[in-house]
Amino acid sequence: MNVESQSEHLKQSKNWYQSLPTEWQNWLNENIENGCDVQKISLILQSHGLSPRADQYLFSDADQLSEQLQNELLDYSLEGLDTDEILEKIKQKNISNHLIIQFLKRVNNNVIFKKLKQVQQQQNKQRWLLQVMGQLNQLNDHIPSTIDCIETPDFETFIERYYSQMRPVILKGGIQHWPALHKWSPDYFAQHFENELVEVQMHREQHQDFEKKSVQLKRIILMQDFVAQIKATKHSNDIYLTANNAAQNKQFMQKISEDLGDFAKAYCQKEIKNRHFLWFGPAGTFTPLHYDLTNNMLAQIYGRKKVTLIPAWQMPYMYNDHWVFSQVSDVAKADLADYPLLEKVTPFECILQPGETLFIPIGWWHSVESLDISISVSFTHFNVNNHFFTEYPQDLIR
Ligand SMILES: O=C(O)CCC(=O)C(=O)O
Repeated sequence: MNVESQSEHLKQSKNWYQSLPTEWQNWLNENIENGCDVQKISLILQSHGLSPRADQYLFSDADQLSEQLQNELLDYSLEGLDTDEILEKIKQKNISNHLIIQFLKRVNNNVIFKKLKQVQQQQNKQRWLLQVMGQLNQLNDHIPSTIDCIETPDFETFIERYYSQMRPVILKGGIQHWPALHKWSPDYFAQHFENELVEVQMHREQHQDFEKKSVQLKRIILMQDFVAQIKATKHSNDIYLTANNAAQNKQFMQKISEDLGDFAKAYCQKEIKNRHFLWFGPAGTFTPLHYDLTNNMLAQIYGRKKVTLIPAWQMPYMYNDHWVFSQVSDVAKADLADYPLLEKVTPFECILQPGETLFIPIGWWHSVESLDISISVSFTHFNVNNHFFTEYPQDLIR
């Protein structure tokens, strides 16, 4: 049967069902739900003059349901709704209850679906715990509703108050001694590294999922041309040198790392000091919502950046899809009709000024927008355990 005749068939069955007196509709549903033999049901209906479409209704097959509807039914079932609740949810659709019940019975007896349901229930329990943690966290008056912005404390205080508590903070003064803060600018890079070939991300505006496509968008360009493009651009996300380009730009990064130093005193492991990442681009670059698999410092050298942060424990509302990304790239622009769970998230916004460093705790969702031409450096090598990445499910890594 082709799709049109299938839907005509479904419609006729539904019309027949709706033409029945309510007490017969209830009788029919009850018997179908109780698993009574459809042949017998058909005979009883006929003996009461309630055919001729009874058989068409009773012997339709749930395979005729559209894939979209099947997925919707599976989602409801995984959410834990029972048959009556599911029937109520889809009562507006022109589908006979019999088919829905038949479909749900079939999937509930399927061994793969049973396993899936077990896994889902496990996940629902963990989600519940995350929700409770988030609600309890909001009761704590000592946790401010904005991101703290403080003079960089000693490392122990930072660990006690922020790192170990997964609390973001803006730290002032930690990079005051970096020559980069006083030297770096677009002109400085153009003059001192004019003939350096660097890898950047390009044509980002042509691709909605530019971050997920970062490998395809890599291009090599002369530093002087890159800077010229940045300076000629008023506001654009099209071109950006990011951490994704770090491997290719290793030699360049080594050259400029002499302008960097430790963060404050005793924050970093000295032996891996060169593992910094550079972010350089025009006003308007946008890094979509994601979370990192390490604790991360984002040090602002030149220009300003707006960062939106969402607590890690709000993961269940974040529409996480591919790897560490969300279906939503910017929470401020998302349509709540499409993503209703976002109503529950509590974003924190901050503007990072040159000389300030934002501590982004592991798992915290963040998106970053450059408000000016911007140069930032990020790093992850703290003087304390930050190797949680190794325990991340390896099959989930790109
Ligand atoms: O500065 C940016 O554009 C993004 C920084 C970021 O997301 C990160 O360091 O994880």
